[in-house]
Amino acid sequence: MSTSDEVQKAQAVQDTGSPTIFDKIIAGEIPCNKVYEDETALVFHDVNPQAPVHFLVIPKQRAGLTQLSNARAEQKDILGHLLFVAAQEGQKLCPGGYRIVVNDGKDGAQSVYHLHLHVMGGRQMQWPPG
Ligand code: TR5
Repeated sequence: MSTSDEVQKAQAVQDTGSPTIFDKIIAGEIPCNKVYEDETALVFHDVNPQAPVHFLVIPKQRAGLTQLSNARAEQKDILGHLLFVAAQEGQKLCPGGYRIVVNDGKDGAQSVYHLHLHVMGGRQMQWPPG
């Protein structure tokens, strides 16, 4: 089975703890196609969509949340909030259903080390994923 370019690129990225491109989006230094924003979360369309609808839900304060597996017990409320926002916006943009994905670490093909939920829909999603 061949490994896609996207996965190969992701495998080369390491969690350095440094600011990522998402910090620049949050700061407004790089534009995004915004879907929703509140005090805790920012939601914007993915620049390289894998489905007709593909947006990302991210925490505005990364606070060590480089990846899901770094989440601390005191961050459960933030995680719940992000999932709730993903569901709210998913229902609006993908009324027929949607898929939420979190890529975690190298084997998960994570490429940006600032926690993000992918929400994808607008077509029949297939299973199993690759
Ligand atoms: O591979 P993981 O799960 O880490 O997902 C990172 C996602 O960020 C990918 O789906 C990328 O397409 C997406 N991405 C990367 C950039 C970017 C973006 N989405 C919106 N806007 C973006 N800008 C401006 N720059 C990126 N480098």
